[in-house]
Amino acid sequence: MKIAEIKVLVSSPGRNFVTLKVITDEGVYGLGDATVNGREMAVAAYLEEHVVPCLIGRDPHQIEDIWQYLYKGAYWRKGPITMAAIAAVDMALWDIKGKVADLPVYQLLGGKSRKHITTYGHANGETIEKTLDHLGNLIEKGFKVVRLQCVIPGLGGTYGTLGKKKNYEELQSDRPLPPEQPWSTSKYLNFIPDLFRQARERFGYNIQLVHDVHSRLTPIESAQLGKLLEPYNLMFLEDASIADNQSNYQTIRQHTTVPLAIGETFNTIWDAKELISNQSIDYLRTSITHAGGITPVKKMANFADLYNVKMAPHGAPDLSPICHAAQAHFNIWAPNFGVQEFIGFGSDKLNSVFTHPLHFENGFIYLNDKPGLGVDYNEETATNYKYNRSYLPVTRLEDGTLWYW
Ligand code: EZ4
Ligand code: CO
Repeated sequence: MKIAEIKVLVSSPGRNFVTLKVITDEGVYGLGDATVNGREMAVAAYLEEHVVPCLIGRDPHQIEDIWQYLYKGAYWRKGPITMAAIAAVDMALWDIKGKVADLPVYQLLGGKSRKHITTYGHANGETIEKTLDHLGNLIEKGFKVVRLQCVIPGLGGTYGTLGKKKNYEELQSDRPLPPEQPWSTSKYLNFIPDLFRQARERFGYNIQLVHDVHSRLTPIESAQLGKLLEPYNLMFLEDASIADNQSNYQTIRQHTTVPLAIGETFNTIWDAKELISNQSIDYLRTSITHAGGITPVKKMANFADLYNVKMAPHGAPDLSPICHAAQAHFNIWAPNFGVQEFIGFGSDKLNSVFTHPLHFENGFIYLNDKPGLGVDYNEETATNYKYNRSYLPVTRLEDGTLWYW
């Protein structure tokens, strides 16, 4: 069996996605997700110009060798663009192997370790009351874990809230250039503990809660927040600080028992090696699309397991249903799976382009037994939804200083 043709497909069914289709000489094909939010065309060009020509004629069954060829074989290793491109190839090859074997990918990884996949949903709002109403709705729908994000008074448009938009898929549209949002660490730190205090007063402790700081605090500020949130028993605090210095998390750890999660922007194990081996984190949030595919993330999970670190893959709507399916196969296998971020596949446009093997009920994802990843991409429908240049926002402190979004 040989790789005969590879298509790089960019479409925008509600938001931009980059999809790779690897077609074999026997007609079997595999799909991969290569979406990097706000940098989509960079990955598309990397694939088209630098990866696709090297793969034509190769044996698609040699997943490990092809991965090593694209990673180790490239002198300019790592980075989000490179690793998303490699990830798409890797996902597509696992998809092909599963279809040829007539087995779902989770069977090739080692089989099921659990019945279903626990997810965390997003509750957000303009005020604490509205955020908690949203939490109440999600509890009624059966969610077991929910992330709470609320507009900080005086800082309209705070991360994780929707502004005038109805849902996350819409967050990309009408953005000719990056929007700018204000940030104040003191306003945030003085407000967030109240959100969680009121959540516990209203809903008790029978629901697990998460909060995403989105890397806006320094390590000592994260430690301060962690201590303030300790009474409210969070499942974890997400992206408390950036970890360019991996020792940042030791600083946080020395001061608070709040469990820590990080990793959605990580590209390789090297971004997390000390975080894991020093046991300064509890959940690794690396996604299959942004860290090179199923092949390396499986190794990361095994490494993390040695240090009691669980996997909690990034699951924002800017990962395509192909990534969500790949992560479902991975999650149902991973012995050290923790929780999956998931808010559903909302829009009809999205569902007209992608079909997937996931069934979502009671806050759990169930996976059917279709061979491979079980996803498909309707190329014809996708042509109705043209790529639409779009950016993530940037953040400035109130005096104008650029800060982490
Ligand atoms: O901001 O995926 O936990 N989820 C997140 C996401 C990220 C986006 C960036 O493209 O932090 O909402
Ligand atoms: Co996050």
